Amino acid sequence: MSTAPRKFKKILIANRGEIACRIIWTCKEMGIRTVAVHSDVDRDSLHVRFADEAACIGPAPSAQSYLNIPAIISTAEIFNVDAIHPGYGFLAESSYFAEICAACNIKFIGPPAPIIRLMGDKVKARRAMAEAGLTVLPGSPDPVTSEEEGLKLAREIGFPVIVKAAGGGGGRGMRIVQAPEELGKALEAASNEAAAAFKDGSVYIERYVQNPRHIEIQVLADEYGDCIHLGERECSIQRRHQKLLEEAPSPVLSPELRNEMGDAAVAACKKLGYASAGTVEFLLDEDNKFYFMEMNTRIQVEHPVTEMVTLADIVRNQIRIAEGERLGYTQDDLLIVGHAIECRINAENPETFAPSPGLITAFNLPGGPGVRVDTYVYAGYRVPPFYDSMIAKVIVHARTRDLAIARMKRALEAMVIEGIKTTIPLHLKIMDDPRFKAGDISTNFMEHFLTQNGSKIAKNRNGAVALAG
Ligand code: MV4
Repeated sequence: MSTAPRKFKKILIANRGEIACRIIWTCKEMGIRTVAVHSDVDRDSLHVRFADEAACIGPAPSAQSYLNIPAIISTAEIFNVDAIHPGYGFLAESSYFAEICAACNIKFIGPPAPIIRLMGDKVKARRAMAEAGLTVLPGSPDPVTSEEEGLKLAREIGFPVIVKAAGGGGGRGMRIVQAPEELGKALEAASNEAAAAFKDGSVYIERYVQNPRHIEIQVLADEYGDCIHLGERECSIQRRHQKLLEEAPSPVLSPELRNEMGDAAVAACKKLGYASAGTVEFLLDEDNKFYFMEMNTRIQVEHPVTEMVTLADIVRNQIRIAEGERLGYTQDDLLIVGHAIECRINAENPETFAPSPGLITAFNLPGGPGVRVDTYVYAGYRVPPFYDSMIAKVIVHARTRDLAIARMKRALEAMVIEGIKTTIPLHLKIMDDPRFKAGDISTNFMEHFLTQNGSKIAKNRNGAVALAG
């Protein structure tokens, strides 16, 4: 075990958008120099201006820029950086990229490559987490290779079951199966979708939980086996597996259940030798039973709600841990104060969710007590059509959930983004929704909400979305 901590003088941020800015802000506070990389069309993004140095790594398509490992590694070499922060998306969960960084003597700011690889395979992750003590739903310990095998398993588990892709996550290659006669088709469809999306057609089966809540535990672990959790985030409000808003703490967790979920996540991470920030995702059923779903080995979009209620800087902790420092706090140091909500502001039509890139002609950010905005755009900026549509996150913090909702409303009302369409009006409606206000939310919330609000979007039987009418 090395005793002299690594100290980073310069970090390359292998990402774009608000998360690249977010990482640079913390680096500045830590006195660490930053190198931004950007595509041709991202020259005018704020992450390029905020960084001490910047390099263009390729044309607009991310396969040739933000996923271009040779371009990123050679930039890191030329600018002589000590470490690379991958942000989320792009190369953040590429065990291959993490290995390349190590081979080039550049510290990858994230967990060890073997753990990234393990968690990327949802079948292996499920098995490893079950062995590490987490409860998983009844299901297959290995990928299902035939309809007969699947049927036998599904009958043991009991219907409904869900077919999931081993390479998956994000809902692709997923099918809910209500009855035995549907299983064959579902296995084939899920496998084909998975093969196309992840180059791996392996699928597995689990008992299906109706109306679950998506609750995830933020963990921090150092390289010496210490691990703590920072409480949970409630992420049930999503549409087609894209989260729209998140909050911390969850309006439904008792302190006892929070401790139980947190302690279970921490114990499992310790057993696996996890290091860095990470998120253990759980499904919470209507009887308050929780089941391991997936582990994310990266910083997440919704990390700010945890930062607000704990006063932790998760990026700072990722960097300190990667430097080889000890965590330095114990679980008893964790304090959760008040309530935080994050609304993702996307450049999208708020009724159809169609992308709405283009020139921002007017822009005003909300401020005042308890308001944080993470963004990379400004008045006069042209949102490019090549990347995901999230252009800002509005995060509020207040004493109680009711006060946080009132604060979010006034922040969104003060926010001006003209020239493109955004999801601000949708969030304003959610803030007024009686079920949302009551904390009565599950993963089905948005479907009900959009139907009730006369959305032009209707969901067809396959879960695909079509314009009604
Ligand atoms: C489930 C489930 C119910 N039962 N697994 C969706 C994406 C992927 N991460 C796993 N997902 C689900 N897995 C079992 N056994 C319901 C979902 C699910 C979901 C989970 C979290 C947030 C939103 C969701 C929306 C639909 C389905």
